[in-house]
Amino acid sequence: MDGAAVISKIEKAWSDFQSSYAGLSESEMMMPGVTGEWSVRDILAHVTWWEQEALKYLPVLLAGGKPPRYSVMYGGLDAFNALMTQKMKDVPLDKVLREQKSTHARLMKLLREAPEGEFERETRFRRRLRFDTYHHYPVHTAAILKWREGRKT
Ligand code: NI
Repeated sequence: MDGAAVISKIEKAWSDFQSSYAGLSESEMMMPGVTGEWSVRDILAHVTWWEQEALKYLPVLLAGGKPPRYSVMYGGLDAFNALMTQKMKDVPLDKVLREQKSTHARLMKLLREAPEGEFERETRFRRRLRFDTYHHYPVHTAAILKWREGRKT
């Protein structure tokens, strides 16, 4: 795989993710219970905070450094997600959407500028990127689609 192939995988998964909530009204976006207590808005915020984490730590990996472990910093991924859920719970939908857009654009810019060698092998950079993008979005795409399907009946 080269950089262009990785970027195109991300773009495809991103567009599927966006399609999963397309056409929902603002109040539907705010309904709890899509995934656990989470609404679509909460899921969008969650996917964005993981892109923000990628933006924070991919440059560390590019510089040959080692990002700190979530287990050490927060007591694990679930604890970090819980902390962020709490932090983001009152952020209005339009702000979540704006942040989503700017974060994703910043991430794609970082990828377009990253050295080609990072994409050709299973580097720590590529692995981290995958976890926060095209292996992450589809989980939430599927959950939103399933929720929408269940509401039709
Ligand atoms: Ni997730």
